[in-house]
Amino acid sequence: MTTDERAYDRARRGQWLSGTARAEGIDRRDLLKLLAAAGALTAAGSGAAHAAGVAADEPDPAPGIVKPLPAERFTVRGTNAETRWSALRDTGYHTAAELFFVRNHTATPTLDADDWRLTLWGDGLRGDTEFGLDDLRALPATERSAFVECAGNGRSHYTSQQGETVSGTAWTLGAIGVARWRGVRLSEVLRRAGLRRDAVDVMPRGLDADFVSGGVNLGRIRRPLPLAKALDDVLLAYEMNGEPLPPDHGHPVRVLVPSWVGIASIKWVGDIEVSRRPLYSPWNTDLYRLFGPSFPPDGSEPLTRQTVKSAFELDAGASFAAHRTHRLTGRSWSGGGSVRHVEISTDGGAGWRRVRLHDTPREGGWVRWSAEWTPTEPGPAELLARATDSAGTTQPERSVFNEQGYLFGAVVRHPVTVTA
Ligand SMILES: Nc1nc2c(c(=O)[nH]1)N[C@H]1C(S)=C(S)[C@@H](COP(=O)(O)O)O[C@H]1N2
Ligand SMILES: [Mo]
Repeated sequence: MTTDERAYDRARRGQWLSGTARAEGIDRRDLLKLLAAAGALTAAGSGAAHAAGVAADEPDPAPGIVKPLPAERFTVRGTNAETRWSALRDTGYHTAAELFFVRNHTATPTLDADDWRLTLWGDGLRGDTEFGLDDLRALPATERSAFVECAGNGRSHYTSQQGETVSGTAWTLGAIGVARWRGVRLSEVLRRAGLRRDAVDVMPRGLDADFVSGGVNLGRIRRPLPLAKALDDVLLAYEMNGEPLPPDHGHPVRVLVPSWVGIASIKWVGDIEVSRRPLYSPWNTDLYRLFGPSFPPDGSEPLTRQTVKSAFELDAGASFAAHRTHRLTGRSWSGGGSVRHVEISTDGGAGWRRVRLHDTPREGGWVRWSAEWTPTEPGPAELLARATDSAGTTQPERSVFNEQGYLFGAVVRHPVTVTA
């Protein structure tokens, strides 16, 4: 985290505590009650269903997702689709669009690239400006690999490993993908739009429908970004893995905020407010902060970077024949820097050994790894993987509980069966 980011968070926290950060008139506790009443408390139930192998066989398409969601690739969770880690085995570094998880608050909109306009407005600019897709394509292009990962990725493990009840989509570890994004730097567009020196926040907003939850209309999906991040490495992306963005991932243009929680990477962006004062929306006040006994009564600072995580490219409950040598594969990543090393345990956490990394670790990406395993004892077993990143952070045994189950970073105990 840069010093700028920290100073910014402190300043904004002051605002939050002084009461200016209420999400447009909706009290946080009322909102949380409404979300719970609307049935958002789902992690416990679906976690159990997944462990029993029920969710994985679900043939239902997710309402509002355009691309096919075959059961061998995706687990559908409400309006969202989680990538199955077994489907990533033997695929390349980048996640194909057909395999990339989808997190939709409502539904994928059908937008025509020819009619699409991006409006930049607000008192942080010298005037309003509009860009069409051709205008953006005419500006210098940048390409980079980066993950998009939901802040709630791994959420169901708060329940399955720690016995804690949390609200939100009951993801296992498949709410992440890494793609090669091409687009124009947001900093370039802001400068051309006449950025004022005293601007502090930018707030991109999606063109998908208003998000209504528990009878409360929270408006269109929007989340402020500090200018320090906006001017650093944020892209307005129009290509994913060398193709125009597919409908479910933001066609024609999405924001791409490397290393940060997925909600920052607004899809189907239609306008960006640029402001001389800190901006607020439900997505940086009531949502995407940490609430619970370990946090201040009004929550943590707004979430920014992701935690360190590791996953095996296996389904829960996968079988391995005893006395044979198997190649275990997986991936690790961190929002706090590049992955330094990864260890696995095949005896429930008693012994650990380092695995072989197959990619040069890069910030904002993941690293593929493999190790051999020759099990001897038939019966249930647990596979564990833990990564350490360049900031020196190692995945812990437990994650700190928070009501909405964000930022699960603990070592996941992956259940498998050894057969005779
Ligand atoms: N407009 C819009 N942008 C959005 C969302 C959304 O529902 N609408 N979901 C966000 C969340 S919570 C995540 S995790 C990522 C998911 O990106 P993906 O669906 O391309 O994987 O998009 C973010 N951007
Ligand atoms: Mo998300």
